[in-house]
This record gives sequence, C-alpha cells and structure tokens, in this order.
Amino acid sequence: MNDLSYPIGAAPASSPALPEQRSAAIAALRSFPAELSGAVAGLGDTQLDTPYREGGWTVRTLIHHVADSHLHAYVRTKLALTEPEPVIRPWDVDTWAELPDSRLPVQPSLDLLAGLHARWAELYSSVDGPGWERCFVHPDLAGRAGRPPAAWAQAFQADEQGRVRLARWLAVYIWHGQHHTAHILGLRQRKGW
Ligand code: NI
Repeated sequence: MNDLSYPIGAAPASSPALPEQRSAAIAALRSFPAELSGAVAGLGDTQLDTPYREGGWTVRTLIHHVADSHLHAYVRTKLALTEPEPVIRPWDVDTWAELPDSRLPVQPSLDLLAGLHARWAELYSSVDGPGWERCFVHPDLAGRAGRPPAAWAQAFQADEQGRVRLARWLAVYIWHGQHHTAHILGLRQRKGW
C-alpha cells in the first residue's frame, strides 16, 4: 500500500450509525457523480489515457471501473432489501476493465453514474431502523475463519458467514468513490493539469 494507490488511506473502520451520519452519507452518495465529473472536466484523450500512477489504471479505465463497481454495489443493495440474506455474484474487476467498453469516452459512464446514484441515494433514504441491518452474503467471504481476507474484503467487515450489512456497504462505497476521485485529482495536481 502506498500513497499513490491509497491517497485517502483505507476505508474508515466506522459505518454510519446515527441518523445525522446516515443523512450525511446519503448526501455524499447523491453528490458523488457531480464530484467525479468535476474531477475529469476538461481532460482530453491523451490525459484520459494516462495512468494515474506507474503501472496503474488510466483515468479512462478508472471512470469505467467506478461505473462497473457501483452498478454491482447498487444491485447488491437492492438484493439485500428484497431477499433474505441473498448470496451475491462476485466479478473479476481487472478482467472487466479490459473489455472494450472500458475504452469508450468517459461520458457514458459519467451519465450512467448520475442516474444510478440518484436511484441508489433514494433507496438508502427509504431504509428504516431495522433495514440498516439487512445484508447480503459474499460467498468469497463465508467460512474463512482463521484466514484473513484480502484488503478489499476486510473493508466489507463481513461476519464469518460472509454477511455484509447495508450500513457498512454505504460506508465502503462512499470511500470507494472518494478513493478513485483522489487518484484522478492527485494525477492532475502532479501533472499541473
Ligand atoms: Ni475500485
């Protein structure tokens, strides 16, 4: 882990628990697409195709990755809200990033995120007290007693059955958006763009 890979550090240990913390987190979820769009505003193709660090993803790939990732996260949120402890489908982040739609202009993914987050924030706004304890089951995180999960998985704070709670999920995805936005802003700062 280095500063360029984790410019804002790892996901925070705490999840929104108080009503005002939850309102703030939902507001952050709602405002994220505008912040991400702002982070890439004015960049041309050569800049979009620049890795944010040596050996890292390009800005273009980062944007499409965020769309892929948040699509999954939204679906998992809806599954948790509509089914008892649904087992979700893992996906291969790196291989998804190599598919041809990750070479498109960034606007389709920025537009997708704008619509997705409007709906996602509305969903979280509707969650009541007990609803925040609803969960999905991540099959890669179940039955791992004694075996430490990867760094990304530690952030999910799954229990031994692989259950990830909606409050935790919101905290992870606020962080995830800010994490990748910081990659782009850091690059722009270092390049003087
Ligand atoms: Ni990511």
